[in-house]
Amino acid sequence: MAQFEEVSQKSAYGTAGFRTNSKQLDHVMFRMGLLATLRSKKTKATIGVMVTASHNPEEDNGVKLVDTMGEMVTPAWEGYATQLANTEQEGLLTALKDVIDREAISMAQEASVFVSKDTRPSSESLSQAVLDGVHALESHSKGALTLGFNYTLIFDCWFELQKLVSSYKQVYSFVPNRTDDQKALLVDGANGIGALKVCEMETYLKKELQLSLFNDGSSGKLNHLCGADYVKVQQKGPIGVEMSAGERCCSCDGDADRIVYYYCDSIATLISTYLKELLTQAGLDLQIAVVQTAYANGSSTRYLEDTMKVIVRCTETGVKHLHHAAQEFDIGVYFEANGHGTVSRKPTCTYLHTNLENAALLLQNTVNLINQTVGDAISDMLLIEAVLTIRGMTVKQWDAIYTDLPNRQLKVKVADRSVIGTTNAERRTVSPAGLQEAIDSLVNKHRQARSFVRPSGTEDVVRVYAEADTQESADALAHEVSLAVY
Ligand code: NG1
Ligand code: ZN
Repeated sequence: MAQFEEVSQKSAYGTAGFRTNSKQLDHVMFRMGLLATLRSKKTKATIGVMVTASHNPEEDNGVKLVDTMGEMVTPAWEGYATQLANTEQEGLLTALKDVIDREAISMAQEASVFVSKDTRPSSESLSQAVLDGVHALESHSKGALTLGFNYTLIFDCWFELQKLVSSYKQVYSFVPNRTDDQKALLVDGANGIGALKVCEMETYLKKELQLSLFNDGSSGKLNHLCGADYVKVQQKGPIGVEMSAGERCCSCDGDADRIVYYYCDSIATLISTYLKELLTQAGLDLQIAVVQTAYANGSSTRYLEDTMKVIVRCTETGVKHLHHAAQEFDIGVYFEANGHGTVSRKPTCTYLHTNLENAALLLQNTVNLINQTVGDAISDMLLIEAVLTIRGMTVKQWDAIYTDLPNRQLKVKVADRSVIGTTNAERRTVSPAGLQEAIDSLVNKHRQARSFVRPSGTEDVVRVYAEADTQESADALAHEVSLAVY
């Protein structure tokens, strides 16, 4: 057992599945193919396997399993994933049998697995390894197999794109006189899959939205000096994009499930405020909540709770946590500070479809713009454009809704990041002893300050976050806390 724990630190199913340098992932992919097949047999439904490392450098790759409703798999199955990924080759069969027994899986059951990949060069062979895993298991069992292969992530299908386009046109028809300035949007495609989708959509929306695409994948490297993470963490514009004052610009990440608008990241605030107003106008008594993580700027939390009187919940990092918390409300708006997120709606809210008065009609069309499965940068972009259009707002006015507290994020390399244990939605540490006390006393030296540390679930680093009343103070606090971690 002790030996297994030691091994399991090597690859753990983290915030968004396994993620590391692509050269180390071949066997992990094969095993995720095996596990997805088992999960499909167990649920009697289609299971997705996504080969991507999102905003990480192009050299990295990763894999995550997507459960029957588009959500991440349960903690128990994440545990099986970690176990399979770390088992020595000789023990693989036993490990598989263990899952089959524990979950009482009938191997005669048909399996259906869909594999998707992003545009990274390594994704080609790694997704093939997933398929090999699926085939390996199926050729040894009696079950029939349906296997789909999706060449792109997110709304690959033409129909889905058309649905978004037509909902956007409907919303737009409420405010037809948008000026050219208001229609112009600069899009940084991060040289990834989002670029391909924006290219496709551009032609259908010429009248309503003038999209200028940068980092379209024709020459640059994925996520290199561009993309949502670069813009958010470095607080710089992406390479190749020349922004003039007042222009709206947004960046996808490598797999286009995340979007950042500059110079404002209060996406959840904008959307929840707008939806709340529409609900009031339509006379609908639905509970709306915003789900954030510890990385949400303290000002946005205060604004939502105190001014907008919206329910705010805080969860651990990663959309899988936010998504589940959001589903507890009629309408749950969830965005991580880095742009991952969407809006979920309880299936019981069907009367949104029957009341066709003006506000409700608008609400219905707005809701149709939302991709309720986990994260879709292109649908988020159209949703934000719709809200700005309807409210006649510029990015400057959006930015002025509230003022972010200056903040700083740092990464610290340590020998073993797993020694840091956290609690309270990762806002406090429980181990190693004394660390939280040290952070508390550093925070007390700054004004309006907040700071926390947590081990990353996608990189071999500890993340440090700090905010305070001035940038100098936030920078100093982040630095001091880094030293306490080190
Ligand atoms: P980790 O590495 O666990 O902090 C990062 C992001 C998450 C999420 C995941 C998955 C930050 C601070 N963390 O997780 O929000 O996007 O990657 O892609 O941005
Ligand atoms: Zn992503």
